Parts: sequence; structure tokens; C-alpha cells
Amino acid sequence: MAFAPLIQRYGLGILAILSVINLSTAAPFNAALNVADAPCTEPRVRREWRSLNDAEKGEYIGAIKCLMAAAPTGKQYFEPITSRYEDFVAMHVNATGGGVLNTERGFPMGGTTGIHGVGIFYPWHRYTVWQFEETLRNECNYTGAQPYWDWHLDTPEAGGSFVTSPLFDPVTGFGGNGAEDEEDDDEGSRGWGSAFGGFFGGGSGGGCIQDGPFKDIKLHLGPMSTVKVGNERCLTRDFQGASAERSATKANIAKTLAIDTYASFRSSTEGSSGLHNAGHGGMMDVFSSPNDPLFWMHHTQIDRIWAIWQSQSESRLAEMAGTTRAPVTLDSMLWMGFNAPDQPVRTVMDTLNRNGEGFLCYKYDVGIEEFVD
Ligand SMILES: [Cu+2]
Repeated sequence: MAFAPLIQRYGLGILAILSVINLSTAAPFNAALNVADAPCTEPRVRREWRSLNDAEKGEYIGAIKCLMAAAPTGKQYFEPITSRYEDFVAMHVNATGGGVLNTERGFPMGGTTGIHGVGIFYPWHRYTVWQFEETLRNECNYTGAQPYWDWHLDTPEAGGSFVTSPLFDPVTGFGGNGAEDEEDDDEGSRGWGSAFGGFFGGGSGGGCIQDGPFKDIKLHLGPMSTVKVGNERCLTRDFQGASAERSATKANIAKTLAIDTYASFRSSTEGSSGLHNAGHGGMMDVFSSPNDPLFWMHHTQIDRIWAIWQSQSESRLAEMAGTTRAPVTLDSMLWMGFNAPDQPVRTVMDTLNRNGEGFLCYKYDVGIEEFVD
């Protein structure tokens, strides 16, 4: 099926709409389009999950369930999509593959395309988290900011532990581990279907999650890059708490924040420091990971780490490096398919849009003081 030309045509359509909107005085239909006149005067404040009260937590979970119950917009491009929530999963699957759909066989997984292991990792995820937050607010009446999961608080040195994280609370959180899967311990294959943890198996779970608000949801995208009808399954998790606790230490985070170039900082986050993997509880399905709502909590923390790194020098608001299909610059486009207009990297460099080139307007409640004395 000729998906790629369809999407290309759609992309051009979006550009046409953009130019019309910019020339008219009509109200923009999407905050992301309202670039020129969007001074950030009242930034939303993103807070750590455990600083929300129970009502706020309930409102956030309820808004996600609302998206999961709402009609999809992308079904014409990705047939398995069943909900507005899965629009976002499909975008991540597709962007991971470089934005080119190759139906049944999925996407080529290479180091020079897509959104992981490449320079565009941070800006692309910043943009998609923002779009998710906007969608919760605009389409599901959510009134708060996107919360984050500070996994450092779940390390023994901070007085916690991964498995007892309040994020996994069955009532006020996202529910806990998947059922123990005996085969998972030696086979290592079950993790391919796990949306959270256990990419290579060997975690303490591996089966369907057992409790919490998402216990009964059905996944339709993935595993991995597969996008085809007929893959309905439960949400699985496979906790690998020890590796998460090793990575999320204050010393390790401080060391990562002390790196002085974006290129090294980015590759350390995704590689040697283990920070990106920390919240994924080990590794998780790199393509369809947003199937698990914890994805957004984790990636907001990852975004916070970038914002904190940026906060150490003004020049970092314009520092970009690395590759996707070509060298990544401030002018590289962030591809969001049917979910949102494509935007150049420069528009998401500053969460407070201080130079007026972007549209973001948020900040984090706690900054570098948490990790650096
Ligand atoms: Cu990702």
C-alpha cells in the first residue's frame, strides 16, 4: 500500500494550511501554529508525580483514559489505530522508523534514521510530549501541566526503590509490574511485546499488568515496528529495578549534566549514562513504547534533564548536533505526521520561547539544585 505518498501529500496540505493561517487574522486552530504572537507570559509548571494531590493525579489519569476512548484521527494512514491515544503511539512507531511506513515488515532500524540514537532525539520527544500535553488539555479538559516521573527519587540513596515507586500505585498511579513470566527469564523473547521494561527479557515480570487503571486496556500497535490489524494484546511490563536504580543516582545524573557539548550529552543520555533506559526500567520496545502511559511520565523527566542541562548556559538554547538522515541543525524539521504540523528544531529549543521563534510555554518546578550542590 502506498502510504508514504499519502503522508507526503498530507504534509504539503498542512504547509498550505499553515501559510493561509499566518496570512489571515483568524484564530489559529492549533497552538503550535500560533508561532509569531505567542509570548510565554504564564508558563505551565510541570511537577513531579508525587507532588500532585490525589485529585490532580486522578484528573491526569482520567484525561489519558479519555484519549483512549476518543476517536482516532490517523486511521486512514495506520489502520490498526483504534483511539486518539493510539494516534500518538503510531506517530512514535513511525518516527522511530524514520517516518516512512513499510506496512507489514515494519521499518528498517538504523542508527542514522528515526528519533533514537540520533541528534534529534531530544527535540523530537520534547515536541511530542508538548503535543500530548496540549491534546489532553484541548480535547479531554485536562487543566494541569504534564507531570513527570523523577526516577532518582526511586533509588535507595534517595530513600526509595524502583519497585515501590508511587508511580506504580494501583489506585493513585499507573499500576505495577506485569505477571511473572517463567519463559521470560531465559528465553528473552517475551520482552519484545513488553511496552515497559524487558526488551531482552530477564526482568521480574513480563506478562500482562495486574492492577491499576490500565489493567484492561488493549494494545493494537507494535510489537516493535509492526503496524497491522490483528495484533491486539494486553499491556505488559517487565521491571528491571536494579538497573534503573543503578542509573538514576545523583552522581550519575550530575555527571551527565556536567557534559559540555550537546552531542556528548545526548549520546550519554541514550547510552553510557543509562538515563534514558533508567525510566524504561531496563530497555523497552523502542518503537511502540508510548503504548504504556508511563512513557509520557518518563519522557517528561528526560525533557527536564535536557532543560536543566540547557539552563547552565544561554548558548545551549541554540546548541544542536548529531544526525538523523542528515546533520541535525536548528532548521531540521521535526516530523509529526498527521498529529501536528512539522516544526523546525529551533522552535522547541527553549521551553519558555524567550526569542519568540517557538511556541512552547512551560517550565519545571525543580531545577539543577536537585542534582548538583
Ligand atoms: Cu522515543
